[in-house]
Amino acid sequence: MEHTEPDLSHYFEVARSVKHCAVLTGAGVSAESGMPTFRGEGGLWKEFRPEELATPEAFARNPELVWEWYDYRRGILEGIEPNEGHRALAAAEKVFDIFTLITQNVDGLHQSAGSSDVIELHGNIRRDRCNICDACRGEGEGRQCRCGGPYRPDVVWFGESLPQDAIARGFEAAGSSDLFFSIGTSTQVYPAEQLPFVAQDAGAFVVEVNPEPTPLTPLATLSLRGPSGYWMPRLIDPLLDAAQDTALDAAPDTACEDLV
Ligand code: BJW
Repeated sequence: MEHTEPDLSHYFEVARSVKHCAVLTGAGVSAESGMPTFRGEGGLWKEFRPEELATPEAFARNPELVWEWYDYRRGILEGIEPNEGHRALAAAEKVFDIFTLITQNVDGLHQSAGSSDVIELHGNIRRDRCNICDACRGEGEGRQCRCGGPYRPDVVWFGESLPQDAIARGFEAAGSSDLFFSIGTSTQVYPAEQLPFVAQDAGAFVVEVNPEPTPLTPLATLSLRGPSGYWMPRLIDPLLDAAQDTALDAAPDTACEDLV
């Protein structure tokens, strides 16, 4: 089958002129690092049942089983590194006047790649917190809080509210962005799945990157089929060169003798 590269000229024209770029990422961004996604081929939910593992009821019923599942996933995380997709998104901070990175991922790989301000909608699997008093702690101090409550992974399970500040910042960024990327998410889990549509309604240029179509595909301004590790450097690197040129142009002239 003949493969034609999509025309990205309109995207670059827009991307070079926008002020605020916001990004929503999902599990697909970490797939090329070796972190399994939830849904789709090879997804975790093919093997495990969400209602037995990722709900407050499951934790109340069988905390040992839930911990086993999170320890297993923390084990996967120990051996993996950010990929080209994460790195391109870290570099994107230098391109736009305002850049907001919103993630549904709990793996911390955006931060490992160098992203400085990541809005985590679903928490972080590397942290624990008390299920009763919410006190946070580092790992490896046993599984009971001083208040007597059980520690749990600091993630958001089905039926739980998302962190108030994170979701408020996410919606605010989506509604005020001129360019919005939705990358590696099945666009199925409420309320995060609404963000690309909020951006679209507010007039943003919406780019989707995913090997598979999603509910966003028919509405996105540009939908690119393929892995984020392939597409994100192609979408960001050319803008980075231009941003560096602009920074050099703006730098004050320094006489050679000032440098010695
Ligand atoms: C690539 C790629 C590559 C592959 N490059 N791409 C009925 C009953 C109870 C609740 C509900 C209900 N109906 C609706 C709800 C609300 C519920 C919900 O939305 N459920 C739906 C599943 C129907 N949401 C909630 O409960 C949320 N809270 C809430 O709404 O509170 C109010 C409320 C309460 C009760 C009722 C109603 C309202 C909380 C959601 C918490 C989600 N938590 C999880 C687990 C986190 C902890 C953990 O990691 O263990 O978050 S679930 C899981 O899904 C995880 C993810 O962040 C989230 C989103 O998944 P994501 O990132 O999109 O991944 P995938 O796997 O779905 O997709 C990967 C994509 O990547 C695919 O498209 C691939 O093609 C692509 N891909 N390789 C780019 N290389």
